[in-house]
Amino acid sequence: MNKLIEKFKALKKELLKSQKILLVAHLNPDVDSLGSVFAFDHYLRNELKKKTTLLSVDEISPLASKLFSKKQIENTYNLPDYDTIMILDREDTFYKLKMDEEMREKNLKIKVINIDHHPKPPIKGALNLVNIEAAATCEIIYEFFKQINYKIPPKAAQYLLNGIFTDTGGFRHNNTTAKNLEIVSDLMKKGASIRKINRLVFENKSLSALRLWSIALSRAELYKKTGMVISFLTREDLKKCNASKSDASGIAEVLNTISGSKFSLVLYESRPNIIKASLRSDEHKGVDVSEIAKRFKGGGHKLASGFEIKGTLKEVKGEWTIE
Ligand SMILES: [Mn+2]
Repeated sequence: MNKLIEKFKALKKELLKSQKILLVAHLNPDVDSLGSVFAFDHYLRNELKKKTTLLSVDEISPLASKLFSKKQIENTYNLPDYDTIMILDREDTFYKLKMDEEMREKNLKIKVINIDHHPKPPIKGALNLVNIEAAATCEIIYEFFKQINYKIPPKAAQYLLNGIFTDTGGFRHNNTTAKNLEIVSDLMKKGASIRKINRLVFENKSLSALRLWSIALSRAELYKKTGMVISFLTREDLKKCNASKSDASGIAEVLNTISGSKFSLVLYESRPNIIKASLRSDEHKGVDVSEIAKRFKGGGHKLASGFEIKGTLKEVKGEWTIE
């Protein structure tokens, strides 16, 4: 944290020098990434009077579109227009969008700022503000605002709270700490509310999502030896239930609550010939699911990870196989 405080000073200095800033949410952005982008945009435009562009190359989820104004988000960009890029909540976005290559090819002198809480290597040549102890990138941004004595307005407070709320699973995950609850308490004093985000996250299940869950639950198997709970969903299942891919996520979390389970694994066909895997565990179970994900070139956190493999799911005589 002390190291980060030093970096906060450098960050403020860089931002004061910047004129046009590109704020980048990660691919398939979650609420923490978008909350970070919107909170920072609020600060940069209103407080520092900078020009900003909010970027998400992917369409935002139905949940996110109820929390953030879609109108403000661009899905394309022209890198030479900017003197600063901020990568918020996942360093790999910078590489996935090939910004490093473009900067090299066009010889662009752009300041890159990376703010993240994922355990990933820093971006080369960037100002990296990474704190893997933070539950959310929004938590790091809150610390920055506090450090520079920025009076967080209610709207920005709400953006930050949304990010912390969703990344802690509504304060149910083990990354919920006294510190992030104190932050949330302060954000509420500044005008943010839990009511809307709570309702949207937990009381907003569609019938199609629950139908999909019922299929996944009926196929779930608990392997006593390893403590793994596994289930499967095909594209056909999603179609039959009229469910979306985001309805499929969240099932791993439910399966992980089964008594006797050590971790859960849900495999679902996200695209033709691509199977997505979601892994979940809990602190007291002593399993690091990111280790499993890494074996399949995936990644994530100790308690929530994922990976992708090629193939299709087939049921043969009651047994599920990957072809
Ligand atoms: Mn996050």
